[in-house]
Amino acid sequence: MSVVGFDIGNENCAIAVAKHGGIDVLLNEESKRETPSVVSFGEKQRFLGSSGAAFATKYPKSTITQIKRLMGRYYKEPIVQKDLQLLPFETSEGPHGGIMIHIQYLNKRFNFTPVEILGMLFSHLKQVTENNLGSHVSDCVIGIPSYFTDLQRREYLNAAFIAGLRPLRLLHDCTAIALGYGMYKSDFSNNGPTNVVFVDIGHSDTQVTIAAFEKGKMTILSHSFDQNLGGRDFDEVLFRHFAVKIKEQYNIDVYSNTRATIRLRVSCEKLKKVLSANSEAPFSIECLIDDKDVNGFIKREEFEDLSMELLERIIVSCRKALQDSGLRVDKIHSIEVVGSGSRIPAIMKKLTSFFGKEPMRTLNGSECVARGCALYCAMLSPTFSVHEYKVQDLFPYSIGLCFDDGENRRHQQVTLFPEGTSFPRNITVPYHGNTTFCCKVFYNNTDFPASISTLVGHFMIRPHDQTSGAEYVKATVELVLNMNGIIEIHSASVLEDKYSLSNLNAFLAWLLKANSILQSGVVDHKCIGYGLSTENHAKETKRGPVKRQNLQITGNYDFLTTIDELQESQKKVQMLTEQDIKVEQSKEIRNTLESFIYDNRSKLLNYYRSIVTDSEHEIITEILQETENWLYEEGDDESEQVYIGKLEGLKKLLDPVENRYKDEMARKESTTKLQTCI
Ligand code: ATP
Ligand code: K
Ligand code: MG
Repeated sequence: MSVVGFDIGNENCAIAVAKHGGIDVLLNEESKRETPSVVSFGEKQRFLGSSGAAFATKYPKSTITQIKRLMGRYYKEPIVQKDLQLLPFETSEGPHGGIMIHIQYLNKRFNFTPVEILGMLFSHLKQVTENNLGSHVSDCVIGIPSYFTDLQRREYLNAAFIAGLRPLRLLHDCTAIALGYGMYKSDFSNNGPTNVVFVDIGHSDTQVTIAAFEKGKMTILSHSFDQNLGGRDFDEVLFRHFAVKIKEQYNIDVYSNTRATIRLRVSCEKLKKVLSANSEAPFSIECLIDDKDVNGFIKREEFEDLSMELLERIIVSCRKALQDSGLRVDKIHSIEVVGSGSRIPAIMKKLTSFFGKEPMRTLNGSECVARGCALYCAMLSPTFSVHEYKVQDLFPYSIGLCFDDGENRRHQQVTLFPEGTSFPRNITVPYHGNTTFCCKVFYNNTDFPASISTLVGHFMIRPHDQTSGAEYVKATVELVLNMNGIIEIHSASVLEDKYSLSNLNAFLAWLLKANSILQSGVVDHKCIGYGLSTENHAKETKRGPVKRQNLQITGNYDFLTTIDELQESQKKVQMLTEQDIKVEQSKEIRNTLESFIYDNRSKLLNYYRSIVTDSEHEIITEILQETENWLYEEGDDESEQVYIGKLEGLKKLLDPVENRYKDEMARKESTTKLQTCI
């Protein structure tokens, strides 16, 4: 069984595996520890990860980057529109209002959903892992941002399914980071928990998490985040600055040319990195537009001034994390900074002044998410023994529910789980109303990002047999916030006892009570989840057994992908993989043919000299030359079969020569032996 952790970043991915003796980060085919999140469509094959990265500037229209940001999003969301404007590939609104990516490939127009593209990236990472381990990989733990919605979480699982992976759990990035930190540290004090702040600044997001560590145990106290703040926003600050400068100085409008904007953006990212190590940095781009070269220069202070607002926003997330954790800043033991976006020195300065302490970089900032995920996978794996360690995570959104029985009796909205609830967790909710009803679940915290859909899903609940049963029922619905942070309706059942019809007020009173207990956070979740059932149970036993009848639930999540659609996507991705393999194989056999020609030409000049006649020599040389010419001209791009045919033809011609040569060698050897004997 594989024990693998994946970190899928907006820019870079990392893979870690648990081995007996520790966690290893795997190297990709270019021997790099990080793999760019890129899927590029070449002329006849795709280039994934490292091999695709080079194409981002060369074939921007057919190179998909930043796919993480497009997962589970709606085309019309303003943030999505803003992102898409910066991404050079073609998109449109897809079914269910999602995003559809269009690629011209193999003389066809392909439409891909973000899930399919991520599925391709997952397949690639799976392949890299399998090449490393030399065995089949399927079980894994995948890191996700804590701000992911139900839909985004389900889409990640769908993408993993397309790749043939079986995620044992989606784990919040910072929870993974904290796990990797806490598991190996044994010097936590015995006088209360050690509180550590983790700040992860990536390419497009910032996450701040506070965790409390005790011996053998870690509890997440808060997750906060800025979904739209990462390294790329700092690039953008430089980009806008230089776009203006270039306009002033050279009268060039970079915005008028896609390629020019891409090139300037790439230069700005480089410039930003140079400024992390140097107090000033020059840049120059040759032939930006119309053969005009441009030069520029910026000092670190100037960059810091331009980034003031971004730096302040990092602190906003830190402040929220602190507030939600209920801790005062002096209760913070240390601050750990990770994610390559954090390598801007001004960020460390800003964090130091906010927390009143110098932040640390104890962890490997680009590998810690993958490492933590692999560690968690090992904890879940039955084949691995990891020392007992308790992880308690929390969910950053508040989740609400309302029932609707279609009779203008839209029931009151209630909060199922308040913001910051620990999970996994289940809850049983009573319902009174028509036999057929809809249960709608949504996020209802006030600060939920305005542009993102708050809907989790609506579920139709009805009797299996519509004809039987009362018109008006008392039912209970059991919901679960599962370990992936996804809401599921586990069961709905109706009591077949008319005496058990109690009033709606009792239910609301109970929910209010349950909520206040949840908010105070003192009661074990099982008590809450089963609280109502236990109460009911007491009542029920007084009156003797009550039969429960299960109701039928038809799930309709926001933007549901059916299993058929998913299998269709899987086939589509597999077809593309087979195409890549076919192209790779024909490249390989083409190389074999090429070296066969070279080898035999040189053999002909040396070893075979004495055993071929002049006319044989002439004929073979000519055929080799002809094949070589063909290979570099019309035969440059042929199928595997054609190359195999050519190779076999040459072998038929040269095998007898080779055999003659071997015979000759054997004969010579035996004569020498004979001579030495005499
Ligand atoms: P996310 O976590 O947002 O999904 P990611 O995990 O792929 O993205 P990282 O690899 O952590 O992102 O960080 C990538 C960002 O770090 C890029 O914006 C890159 O420009 C930036 N970066 C890398 N090196 C440096 C450096 N030396 N100085 C400043 N920024 C850097
Ligand atoms: K990463
Ligand atoms: Mg990251």
